[in-house]
Amino acid sequence: MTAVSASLPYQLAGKRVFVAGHRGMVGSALVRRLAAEDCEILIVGREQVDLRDQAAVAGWMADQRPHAVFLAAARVGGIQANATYPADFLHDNLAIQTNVIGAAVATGVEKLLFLGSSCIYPKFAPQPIAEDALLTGPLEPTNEWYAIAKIAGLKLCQAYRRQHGADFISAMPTNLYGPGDNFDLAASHVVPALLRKAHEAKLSGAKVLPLWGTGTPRREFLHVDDAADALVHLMCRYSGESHVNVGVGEDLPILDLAEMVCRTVDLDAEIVLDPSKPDGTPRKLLDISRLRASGWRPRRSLADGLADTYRWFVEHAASGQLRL
Ligand code: GFB
Repeated sequence: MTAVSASLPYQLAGKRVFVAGHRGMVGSALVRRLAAEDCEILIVGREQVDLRDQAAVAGWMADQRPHAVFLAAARVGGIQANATYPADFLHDNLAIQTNVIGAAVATGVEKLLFLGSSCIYPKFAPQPIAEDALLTGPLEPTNEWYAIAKIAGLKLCQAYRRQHGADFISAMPTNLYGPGDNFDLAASHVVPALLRKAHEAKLSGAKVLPLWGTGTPRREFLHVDDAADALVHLMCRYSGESHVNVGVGEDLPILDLAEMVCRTVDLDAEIVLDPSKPDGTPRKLLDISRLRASGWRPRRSLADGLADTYRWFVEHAASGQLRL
């Protein structure tokens, strides 16, 4: 496996950098992070170019000619949204990534980073999960549609690298959270769901916090601003066929997360389990030794990240700017 370099073989300075998915949580964090680089950031709204439309993507890319692309556009959601809309998760993600990656080859993009997800790994992969655990066992059924699309995306990058010499790489982040997250309870991931539920319980004086599943699955959480920093790090320092894991190297049971959320929101409540809801995969702690070896470290603790996300939620909920 190629190592992640400690030096800086690819420079963003002076480059036109397309952030696909700039309105999403990761895309908007990338735009914030790239402001510190001396580059021109290219973005395009869905109303102008639907990334599922091949001709529209090809035309826009041919016109804009980015040097580098962060492919952070995707249909994403929590455990319930994944299980409820399998066709949308598979189709839309295949379309978006195939169109953007194909147009990047056609227009001679120098470097592309494709963003995947830790759900690409087998449900019962040995922990922590190293990159080479890919395709060694069956997937977690609640998100296999999304996982299959993400596996196809990373394979497409590998295939263009082999056949056409394209410098396209893939990063597989663990569960992400932070400002810009989706707080719609039917579609969201666990962190925004619990922050919102705890906040609403506090406002209404309720003394319970409902928790889906058994509370025993373990998850690893990375703040989205740390994730964006790791993605820029990889864009500039990594060039290889294998995807690279991005995480913090620690996980915790969902029940412990719920207790941390109660402390963050300052809610005194009993956590009540709803075992009719799915647990999903029991554990997916990433082995991040490749990324660590290049000197990258996350900056935020989970406690600080939850506080930061909660502040963002309260401010945006008050001003009516949230997806709820
Ligand atoms: O974050 P989450 O929806 O996604 O759920 P996954 C994580 C865990 O939190 C599961 C539990 O065990 C849920 O049952 N949980 C407890 C809750 N209460 C809640 C709640 O109110 N809302 C939610 N959403 N969960 C996703 C995949 O899996 O992870 C995606 O479906 C993607 O494809 C993403 O890979 C990173 O970690 O289970």
